[in-house]
Amino acid sequence: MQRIVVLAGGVGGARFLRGLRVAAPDADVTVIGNTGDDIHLFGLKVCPDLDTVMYTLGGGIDEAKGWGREDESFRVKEELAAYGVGPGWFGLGDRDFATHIVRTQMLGAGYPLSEVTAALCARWEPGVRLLPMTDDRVETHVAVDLDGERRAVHFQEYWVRLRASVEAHAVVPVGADQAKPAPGVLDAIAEADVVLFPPSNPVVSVGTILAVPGIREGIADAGVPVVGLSPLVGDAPVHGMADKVLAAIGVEATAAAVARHYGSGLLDGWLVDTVDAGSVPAVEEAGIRCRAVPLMMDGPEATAQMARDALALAEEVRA
Ligand code: FO1
Repeated sequence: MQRIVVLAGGVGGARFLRGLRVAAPDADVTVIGNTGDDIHLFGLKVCPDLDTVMYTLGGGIDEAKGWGREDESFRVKEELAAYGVGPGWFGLGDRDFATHIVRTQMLGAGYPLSEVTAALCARWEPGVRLLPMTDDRVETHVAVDLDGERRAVHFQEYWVRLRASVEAHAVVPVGADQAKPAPGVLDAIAEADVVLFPPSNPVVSVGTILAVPGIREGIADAGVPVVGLSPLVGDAPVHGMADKVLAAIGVEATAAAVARHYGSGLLDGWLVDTVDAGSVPAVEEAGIRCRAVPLMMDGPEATAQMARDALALAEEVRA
């Protein structure tokens, strides 16, 4: 059985994984999820990227938004607001609240996040093994200028409240340097036949996972094909605001620049969209095998084809 490891962020990663399950229904898929977006709100631990993967693959996602629960209501949030308790800018729905209550209760009882995630997945049966990148606390902070002052804000405040409308001067995965990969992460990488980087944000999603000591090294040393899909199509992010955080780390918002940022020491193959076919030679010059294929995840079949193309490129690299 083919063993595939995927480093996933939120919406883009989750949608890609749905396509991968169609493309490789018999594969043993381990997802290493970003937890740098996690936030404590109302005394609860919220893990947006883990939940987005879990709900998407488990059939509980709000398809239009790409995050949160389907058929959601916001009565708890309204009641909290009536008490003057915020933040009001983060949309936690009633059904979603239940997930955070269970998670926080289990964490309080002493279970590590990896075990809590497995327990939550027992309900959703995502069809993959979902592991947080670490059981330790990591929080991505973004340095911005607000009211004439340089401040570090939580990633969710930058992303959701500020809508990435102010310049990001730095992006820091606070705590990552001290974090240990969660149980099972390094073993899954060492035993993988292929490692995939879905079209997730290269800075705040895949980049944060790679910032946990041991994960980047484990992937580079695994000796198996590592193939990524560009989250940028025609120099713009398909979803989210990757261009804003790429600027913060001095990387141009193009498919080729993101491939070079990962580098040939890590990445063996890179898929760009057909509109970016002109960038294929530049990526190959950087020592990374590159193909241009449609990369818009508009529909299950298109997404499954992207996953097939990624696996085909992995085989080409292996040969
Ligand atoms: N994204 C938003 O744009 N607005 C929200 O109010 C919001 C709430 C939210 C609640 C739970 C959850 O799991 C995700 C949520 N997201 C929201 C998505 C999230 O902020 C980001 O898209 C990811 O963290 C980036 O991967």
